[in-house]
Amino acid sequence: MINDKKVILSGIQPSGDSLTLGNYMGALKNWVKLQDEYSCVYMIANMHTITLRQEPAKLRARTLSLLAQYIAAGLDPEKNVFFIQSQVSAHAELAWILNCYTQMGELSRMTQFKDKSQKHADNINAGLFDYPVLMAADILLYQADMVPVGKDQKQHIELTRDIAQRFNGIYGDVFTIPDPYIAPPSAGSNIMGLQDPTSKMSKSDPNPNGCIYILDPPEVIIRKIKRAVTDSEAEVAYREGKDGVNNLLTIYSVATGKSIDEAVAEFVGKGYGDFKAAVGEATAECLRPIQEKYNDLMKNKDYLESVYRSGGDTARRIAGRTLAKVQKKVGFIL
Ligand code: ATP
Ligand code: LTN
Repeated sequence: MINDKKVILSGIQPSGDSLTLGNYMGALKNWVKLQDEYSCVYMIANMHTITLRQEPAKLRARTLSLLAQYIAAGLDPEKNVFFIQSQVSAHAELAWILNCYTQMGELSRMTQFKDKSQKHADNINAGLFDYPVLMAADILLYQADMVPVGKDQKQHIELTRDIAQRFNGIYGDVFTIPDPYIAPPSAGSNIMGLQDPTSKMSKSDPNPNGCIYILDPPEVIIRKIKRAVTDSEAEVAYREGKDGVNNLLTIYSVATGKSIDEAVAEFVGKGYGDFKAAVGEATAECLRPIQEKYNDLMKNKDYLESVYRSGGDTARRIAGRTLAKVQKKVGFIL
């Protein structure tokens, strides 16, 4: 509890030039809904990002840009704590301790590790393998009750719970056991690629037409949706086997706030051309205010710096308390 409210922690990696529509609909948009009811702490997970090789200047620029995207998407710096993971050294320190309470076998079962080590076979470093333990430290340091993420992160949160329960089993009630908070797929927790609607939309998709970036200009968004893969049935309906159309209906529904049924009703008797044009327009319209706010924020770097500096101070204070408790429990002299 912080100020009598339950605690939420989440984070996104500054690993691309901009967030995708998947990141926005699956994660960020839901965070905005939670900011009044919970004490929310959101980090920029830059320590996770260096598990794949990064250009330092780009990583720096993307970190600040991601903070601006958080705020532009509707998260209020007065209501939420924002910080950059590397500002708080307790993350690395707790991760080391938790490493000693995590089994190699548990880490080798993680789907994201298997995927990423296949995609980056030339750089399967220990950090990539250990990534979920750092993520557990991120969550447990803030005694988070809930972690809002997209569906792909569920396995990491289950591991966090296992590590926390194991630690509490030995030392008493040290950590709050966090619950994942994952919206249903129809609400956008699993937005699929536009060119391959059977795999998730991802920042690192090599095909730029597969992915909508939230900072893409309107004409680019409209064009990418026009080219999205559908099927040969020419019927706008939401059912199994229509992955491409289901995905576009989900995007339309989240972008407009209409239910899937309402969306389907709107396109009865219409062809895919009209349907895609409407989805493109609605998506561009939904992202327009975010882009405007983002452009304004990026003109004021001093303001962005003041946000993460003050967030970093708060985060260090909360995380420091948990770390000190853990260090005492395991027998470290400080
Ligand atoms: P990368 O391609 O670099 O692995 P990513 O696009 O998968 O990145 P992350 O930074 O790993 O994005 O994820 C940030 C948040 O967005 C997480 O909560 C994740 O679950 C969510 N998310 C990512 N992709 C999608 C998607 N296609 N649909 C819904 N949520 C998503
Ligand atoms: N692993 C996440 C990013 C992330 C995170 C976290 C999410 C790092 N630490 C703590 C929630 C809580 C990802 O790649 N999407």
